Amino acid sequence: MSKGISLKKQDGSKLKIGVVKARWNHGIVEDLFIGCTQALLDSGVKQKNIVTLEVPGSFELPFVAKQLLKKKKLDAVICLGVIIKGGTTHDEYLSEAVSGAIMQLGLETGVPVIFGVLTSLTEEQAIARSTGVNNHGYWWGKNAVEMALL
Ligand code: DLZ
Repeated sequence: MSKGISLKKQDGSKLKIGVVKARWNHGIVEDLFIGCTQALLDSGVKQKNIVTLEVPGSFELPFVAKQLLKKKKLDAVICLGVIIKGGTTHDEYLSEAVSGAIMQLGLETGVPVIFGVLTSLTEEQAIARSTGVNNHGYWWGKNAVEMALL
């Protein structure tokens, strides 16, 4: 599962990884989550060392990722969400706020926080990026392990 990205083979067996997922566009986020978890397991991360939490929408991802980092000793956190362009500008506000906050959280804490949020123009685009060989969730799982080991 790695179209368009070169993924490293890494040993994540000693890592503890947080995954925070949004409930908006639930089915698509779930596919990203399945890909992400598979990548973590493929990299040797133990199931018991994958800490998962759910939030209402992508806007809440950075807040809960921060709480998780405060309470658990994690090596990386992955934020999963899907923001789809609608008839208003909500997607622009959400995408900008969430991407900025996720970047800031990583820089502040020194713990890698992975931007696992699809910002798609249509639902079809989001589905194409969350399934099969193009499942970005898989890449993000691999990215988390790589960053945690750097
Ligand atoms: C309100 C909203 C809208 C319109 N669209 C999305 C979306 O496409 N993806 C997503 O993850 N969340 C969306 N939300 C919910 C917000 O992220 C947030 O949960 C609420 O505004 C409450 O803060």
